[in-house]
Amino acid sequence: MKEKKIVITYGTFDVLHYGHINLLKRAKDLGDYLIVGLSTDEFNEQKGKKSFYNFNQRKSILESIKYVDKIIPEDCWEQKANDLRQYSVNIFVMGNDWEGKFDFLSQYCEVTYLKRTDGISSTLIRDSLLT
Ligand code: C2G
Repeated sequence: MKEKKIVITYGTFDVLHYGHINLLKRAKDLGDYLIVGLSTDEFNEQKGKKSFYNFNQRKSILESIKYVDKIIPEDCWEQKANDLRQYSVNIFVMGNDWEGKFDFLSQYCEVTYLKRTDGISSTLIRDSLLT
C-alpha cells in the first residue's frame, strides 16, 4: 500500500478566485492529500488583513473545493512546525509571493513555492466591485 503523500498550505482564501484554485490544484497534484491551514479572523488581524468573508464562510467555501481534503485553523505564525509534525506532512506549499519566507521548515519536510497567478487578487475583486 503506497504511503499517502501529505501536502499542506496556508492562507486566508478570501473571495475565492481562480488564483487560489490554481494554487490548490497544483498543491494537490504534488501529493495525495491536501490540508489547508485557513487563517482565522483573529489571525488575519495580526496579518493586517480584513477578509470580506468570515472564517466559517471561507471554510465552507473551501470545503466545496475537490482538491481540499482537510481544513485546520491557522491562528498564529508559529504553528506550522507543529502542524507538519502532527499531520506527518511531506510537502509544504505556498505561492511564490512567500518565496524563501518558510525555508526554515525544510528541516521537517519539502518546501515548495508555486508561481502566483498574475492579474487576480481578492483586493482587485473587492475594489472593482466597489467602483
Ligand atoms: N495566490 C496565488 N495567486 C493569486 C493569489 C493568491 O497563487 N493570484 C496564493 C498565495 O500565494 C497563497 C494562497 O494563494 O499561497 C492564499 O493566498 P492568501 O489568501 O492571500 O494567503 P496569505 O494572506 O498570503 O496568507 O501563513 C501563511 C499566510 O496565512 C498566507
